[in-house]
Amino acid sequence: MQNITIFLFTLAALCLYCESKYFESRCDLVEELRKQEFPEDKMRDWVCLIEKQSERKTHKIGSGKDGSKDYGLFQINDKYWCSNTGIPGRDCNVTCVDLLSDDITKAATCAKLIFERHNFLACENVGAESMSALISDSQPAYYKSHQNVYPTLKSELGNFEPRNLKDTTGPGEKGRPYHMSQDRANDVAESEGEYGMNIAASDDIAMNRSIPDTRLDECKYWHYPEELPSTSVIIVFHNEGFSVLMRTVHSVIDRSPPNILHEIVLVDDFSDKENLKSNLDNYIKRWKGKVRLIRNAQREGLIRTRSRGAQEATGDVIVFLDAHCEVNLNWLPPLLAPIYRDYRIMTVPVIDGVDHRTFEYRPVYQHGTNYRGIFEWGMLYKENEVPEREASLHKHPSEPYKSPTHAGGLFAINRRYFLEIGAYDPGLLVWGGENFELSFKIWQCGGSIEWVPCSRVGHVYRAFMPYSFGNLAKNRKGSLITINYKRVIETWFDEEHKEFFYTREPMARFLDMGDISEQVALRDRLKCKPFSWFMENVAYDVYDKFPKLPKNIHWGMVKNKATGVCLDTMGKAAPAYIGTSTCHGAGNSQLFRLNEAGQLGVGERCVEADVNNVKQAFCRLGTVDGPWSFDEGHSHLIHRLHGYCLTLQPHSKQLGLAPCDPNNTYQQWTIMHKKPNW
Ligand SMILES: [Mn+2]
Repeated sequence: MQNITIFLFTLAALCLYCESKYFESRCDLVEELRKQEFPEDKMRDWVCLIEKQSERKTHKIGSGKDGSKDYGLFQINDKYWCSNTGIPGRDCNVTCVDLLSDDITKAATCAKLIFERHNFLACENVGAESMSALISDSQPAYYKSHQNVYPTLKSELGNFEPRNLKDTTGPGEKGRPYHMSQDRANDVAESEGEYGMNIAASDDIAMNRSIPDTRLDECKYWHYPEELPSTSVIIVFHNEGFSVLMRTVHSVIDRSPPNILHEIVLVDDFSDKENLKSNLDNYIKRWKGKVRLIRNAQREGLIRTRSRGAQEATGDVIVFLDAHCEVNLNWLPPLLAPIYRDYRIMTVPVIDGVDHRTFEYRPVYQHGTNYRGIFEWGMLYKENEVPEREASLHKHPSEPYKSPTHAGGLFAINRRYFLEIGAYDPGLLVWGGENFELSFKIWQCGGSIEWVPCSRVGHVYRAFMPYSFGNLAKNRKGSLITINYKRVIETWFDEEHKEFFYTREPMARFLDMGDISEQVALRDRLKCKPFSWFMENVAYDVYDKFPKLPKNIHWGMVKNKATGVCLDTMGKAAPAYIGTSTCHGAGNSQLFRLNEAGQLGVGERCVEADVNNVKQAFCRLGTVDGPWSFDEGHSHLIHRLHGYCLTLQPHSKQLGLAPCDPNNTYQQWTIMHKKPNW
């Protein structure tokens, strides 16, 4: 903090276009200030005055004397605005010192004086220098806020819309499926095995191929603020197919405004594929430094690598993309506009699908329907059509809307804000749950998440995860992802909701989640709201699909007395028959739960039965009950609707229902669990 004096603003120079008199020196200003006393209510006048001006003012990037590129009026807290510094002779030069000190009245007084005398509306530029050193409160002034600056829908084509799109032909052009000839079946099989996607097809498709515009037509007519924040696109990869990775980069370069796209940061999480080494270094030289490549010295996992990318980036906003994406037309301005308005908004593009075999580009969602991200109590990511309570807030279906969470891979956020809220919990391992951690943190600690229908990004959904976690998974007992979920819910949930998680994932109680004291301290420091607030005000539609869970009466392996085998999902995709196999006690496919309301579940599936078979199907949305009860005296699992018992057929070894017989050991079951030896 330099030069803290009793006055709080210093006028250093004035703007060229401002007409009124200015102070010749700092002393004049001090004198002027000392003569005046402004009561509290006058401060409010000043605030109103500035807010009104900020609405009408076009904010332009100005270069501060310190070389910074901040701009505009800053909102310091709910009441106060400030602006400072710029190029003498052109910009309005005002220096804020400390609006949060006891001398706040004087600060307001000073600001009022300055703004009155220098008629901000007439200034070409309103410059400002970073005030990180000057403001120490949790409402820092270095964030540029442009309250009430919304995009506008007009009849003419939007200001960032591409003009003159060229017509191209070739494999995969216009996003059409590319079918390779039969004689290359070996190449296809090989690359699908190695990458989880058909890299041989990708190699034949142009890096800058055309793709269909999947947006609502309305999207073309939105006009966005011209001075959107500079943006770093961060792409983390590990052994990605070269052409798929580079097509991601090409699409970003080709479809982003060059003056807004500050850089692309590629972060290599310790790949070992040969063509991602010097070959990649050489390829990106064509972009003359706009595409930077940094490499981890050891495998860090997606989560830590993303946080590293955020630290190394130098744009105001960071956008995370997976390494197998193609951004669509005019994808970036709609993502940035909400952040420009309020730095605490994180934005999420709508994802289109790119087929992992043919690279066909096609929408995932039905045209014109908006979805948002929610979750079930086992922390599986789910989506739900935007509920009326949110949809009714918007005039146009193409407007951004609020969402409780997001899928994880693709989003935009103010960089400084992301780092300030702790980026990702560094205790999260590799992959999974980080989307929830960030979402809960943002919402509960004063920010929000918006999905942006006019920003579309194609994403290749792989057939499978083509690489292992290597050493990252070493020395960890139990499911890595469930450990992550446990960290997240133990930090952000309240007691009631934690119980839902442990009901749905009973083994998670035994997992060692490590130390979360720093996460809890962060939550307290940021004065975050309770999870119940989030559920009532943001994620209210979760309960419609995934109601509060009744307690488990029994959970664990379901073991047959006659044969000693256990019920098992057999790793099949639902709906499917349930089978039996040797009891292993490790949970997962053999972990069944019977709750107080009669639901017999395994994972997110429910057990359904008739006389001839026993099936697993996704539990009906919005229900948590079922037809099952357990008769401990007879060890019977009874289907109450039929009044029959779960039976293993002695000859066929198939499961079914049969009239209950107390002497039939093929109808006798124990439901039990052991504490795992983790
Ligand atoms: Mn992906």
